Amino acid sequence: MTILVMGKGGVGKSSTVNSLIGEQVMRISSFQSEGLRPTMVSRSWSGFTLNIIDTPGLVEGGYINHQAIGLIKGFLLNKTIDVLLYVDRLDAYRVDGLDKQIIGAITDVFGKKIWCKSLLVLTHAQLCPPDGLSYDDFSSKRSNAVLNAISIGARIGKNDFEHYAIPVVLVENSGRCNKNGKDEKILPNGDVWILNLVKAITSVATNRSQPILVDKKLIDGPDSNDRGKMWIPLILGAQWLVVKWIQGSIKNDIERGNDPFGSHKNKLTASIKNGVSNGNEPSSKIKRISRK
Ligand SMILES: Nc1nc2c(ncn2[C@@H]2O[C@H](COP(=O)(O)OP(=O)(O)OP(=O)(O)O)[C@@H](O)[C@H]2O)c(=O)[nH]1
Ligand SMILES: [Mg+2]
Repeated sequence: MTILVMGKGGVGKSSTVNSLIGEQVMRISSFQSEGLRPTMVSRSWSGFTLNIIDTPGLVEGGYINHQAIGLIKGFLLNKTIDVLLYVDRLDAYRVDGLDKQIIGAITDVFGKKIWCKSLLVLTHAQLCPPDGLSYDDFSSKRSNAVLNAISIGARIGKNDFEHYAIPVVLVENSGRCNKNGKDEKILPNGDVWILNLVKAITSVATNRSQPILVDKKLIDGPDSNDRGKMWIPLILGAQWLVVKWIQGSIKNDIERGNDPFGSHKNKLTASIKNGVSNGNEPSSKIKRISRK
């Protein structure tokens, strides 16, 4: 099974991979990370292999990182994605245009169907909600805001979006996360989040939608070729009309006894003659300048 992890820079993608694997396999940085390349970690247990692909932040410094997207595409070629973890933070209060752009960029690479194989992971989930909201109210408001951004960014209509049924999992990667009596990390509402995450991954991986095979056709965008082909008959038709129109007007001119090329030639000769008689010929200008 292959899990792809994507999201903005610094939201906790690599930390979530480490939490899932239970080891510090990925480098964590509190500051902007420099690597642009995706990293894959694999673990096998009795014939079952889990691959997790961590990617660099798709938005850095307020812009979509197209170079990173290009490298991710190349890395994923001929791989099959069973689950996409789209990661953001729970403790953020706004979604903005960039969130929608990054979701649009993911949709452009894999197609809308990637969202059938996705789950939304919201990190930094050990928080005290503002404005006297309960923890569950706050987290559902934030989850709905990000899900709404996914629906808009992926250009999926509200009614259709319900069929995508993207699960939301709250995650707290910090070592300071509270624990229950069994030494399991828990959220403020008492949920053992790692269990929720594993369950959600399993349900998405085994849902009815097909995993996403990242082949050359998907990466090159088959639609763009097809769209191009659509215009060919129209362009050929327009060319044929223009040629017919030119042939028609030449024929008319000849029938009227006019030489279409001769008339241009005559006008040109006349204007040259006029220019000379006005004293505007090039040589006279040169003479006047050199005398100054
Ligand atoms: N409190 C808290 N801190 C977190 C959590 N997840 C990540 N962090 C911290 O946030 C910072 C960034 O975490 P990373 O896991 O490196 O984030 P990233 O998305 O992989 O970042 P890039 O690879 O740079 O895009 C680090 O200082 C982490 O320790 C979380 O759930 N809770
Ligand atoms: Mg990272």
